[in-house]
Amino acid sequence: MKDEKDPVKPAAANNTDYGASSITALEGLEAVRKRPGMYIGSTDTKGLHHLVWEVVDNSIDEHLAGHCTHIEVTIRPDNSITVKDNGRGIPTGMHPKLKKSALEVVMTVLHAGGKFDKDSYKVSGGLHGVGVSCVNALSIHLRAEIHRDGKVFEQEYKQGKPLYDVREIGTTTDRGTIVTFLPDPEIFETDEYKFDVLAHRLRELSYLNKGLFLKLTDEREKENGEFKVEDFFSEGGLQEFVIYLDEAKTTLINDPIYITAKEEGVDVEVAMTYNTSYSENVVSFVNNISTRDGGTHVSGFRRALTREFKKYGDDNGHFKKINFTISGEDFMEGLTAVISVKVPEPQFKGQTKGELGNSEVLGIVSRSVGDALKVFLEENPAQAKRIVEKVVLAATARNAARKAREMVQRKGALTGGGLPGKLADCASRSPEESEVFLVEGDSAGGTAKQGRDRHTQAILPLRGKILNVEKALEHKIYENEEIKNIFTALGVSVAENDEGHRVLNIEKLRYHKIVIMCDADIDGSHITTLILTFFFRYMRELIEKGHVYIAQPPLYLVKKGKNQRYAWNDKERKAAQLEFSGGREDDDSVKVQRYKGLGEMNAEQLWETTMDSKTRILKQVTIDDAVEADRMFAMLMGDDVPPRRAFIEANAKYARIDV
Ligand code: 0RA
Repeated sequence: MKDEKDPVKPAAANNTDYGASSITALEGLEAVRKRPGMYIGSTDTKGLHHLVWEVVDNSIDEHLAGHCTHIEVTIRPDNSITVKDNGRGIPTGMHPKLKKSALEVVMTVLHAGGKFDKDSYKVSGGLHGVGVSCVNALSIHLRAEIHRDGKVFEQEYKQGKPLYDVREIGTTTDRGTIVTFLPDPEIFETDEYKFDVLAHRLRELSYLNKGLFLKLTDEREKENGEFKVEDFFSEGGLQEFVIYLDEAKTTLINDPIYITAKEEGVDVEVAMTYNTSYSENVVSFVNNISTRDGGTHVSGFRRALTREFKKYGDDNGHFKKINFTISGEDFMEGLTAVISVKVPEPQFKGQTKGELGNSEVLGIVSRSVGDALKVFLEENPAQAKRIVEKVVLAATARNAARKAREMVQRKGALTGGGLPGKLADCASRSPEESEVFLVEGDSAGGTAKQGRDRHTQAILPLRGKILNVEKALEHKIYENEEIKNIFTALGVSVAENDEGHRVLNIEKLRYHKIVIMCDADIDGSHITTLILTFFFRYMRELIEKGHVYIAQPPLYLVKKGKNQRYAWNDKERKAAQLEFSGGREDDDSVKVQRYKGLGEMNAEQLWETTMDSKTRILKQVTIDDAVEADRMFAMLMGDDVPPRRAFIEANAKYARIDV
């Protein structure tokens, strides 16, 4: 039981250095409830999870300020969330101007996190930086418990409004902040927290903040009498992050190269390695926030990498035999790197604010990475040789790929529009309303052709297993029939920019929906994965722009007499069986047909279950998380390595390609 005690008295002692008086700025929380999207991005599952990050960011700030070592996140049985840290605790003294406790100000005034005082925090967490008051405004209930100065304080709120003044409820030897909030169902479209989503970001945070203990507990259900708990802790920081990213790849160098530097108040931390794959995986962060679109820190890194390796290769005669230019891109093949900078006043650019703009950071990163690479190349000649030889291979392959590509694209152009013979095109010439189904096998392709809506739906049958692009050299890809057909049918082409970077031209994209339609069995899902791997590595933009979908054919047809119903999973099948039999399990007149392949359906059935836009289920493919997507494709499709099996078992339900 909570005992009612006196409200907290103004605590004069807190008003020095970093107490209540350093908290400034005012704005109403009403605005947040009126336009939640403006503050947390959206009110779907993403926005719901964003609430957790707003609170955790504050705890991370405490860690960055050197005052917090442990952060625990708990999902409660009712999908409320508790974030507990052992930081200094939010001050509870009276705010001199506002005549309210500092805790109440932090919790009820927009932007009053204390982060806005430059000398208080060197770096601040939240991208939106909207603070914990937004979380409060969007919660049906929130409780803050503060352990500070030997005392325990609490305050509760409903939709951001305090239910009572801050009160003292006991004594403690601990220090820290415990925030528990229940998102408001009036605001959010969903209330279910996903363990994996939370786990993934906490893991990332542990790599980005070495030495910080993070813990995630799920109290919603017990397994073998215990709650699901996962601990995240990294001693090696980014070095371990790079090893995690490349778990399924074969490394080219002994240990990741690790670089730290500090200049003009900017902290630079970089870890990088090379593997034998053909893809590049560079992940970047600013103040712990992922910068999907890179920015000046990534440019600085690339510049240094190209400059130092090029110089090394030239000086040591590695590029003598090559009769074409080596481009920046060639130094990135097989590269995995994590770049993390801490910038006092970050400027984020771009539509999604996923790009760092601060120009001073470019030089700082370029210098520090350049200096460190010089030392590495000098001290590790054998490894340096392996990397530069790989660069030469990459340049050679790129040259061959360009020739193959130009050949394919020229041929396509010569045959007058050059659509593949196998494509049954739709009549419409408007990409917005047009769809193309990539269908496994000629026979299912035939059925789909009969069943489709000819006006808007095109069918491209693919023969058997398409090439595994994860293991193939780039020029092989452009020579592969099925892949060539996909390129020409879609009207998408590839060119190279000045830096040798592959750029996709999707201006002439012929269909705005590209639907992968495969059998609902193991082989079918393997083929789906192969096609997705291709899109992920070579046409990622189409996924990012939301053009790629996966069709969902039903698994069962349940029949009794004239009644019939399709079922997409076992739950639906059982429900239909029970309904048709009136609850009698042994009713023999109820028949269940298991569809093993698309070919078992006739054209009409395929249309009504899987293709008709009024009744079908399409899953849109999104890359919520590029880090996990890269790992997943490498695991599923790359070299045969032990973690693969475990990974497939752990991610059997479509891994993190959240669809
Ligand atoms: C304002 C000022 C101080 C700390 C905090 C806020 C703070 C906020 C949160 C949110 C979650 N955990 C937190 N921990 C601390 C500075 C306190 C001082 O000077 O003692």
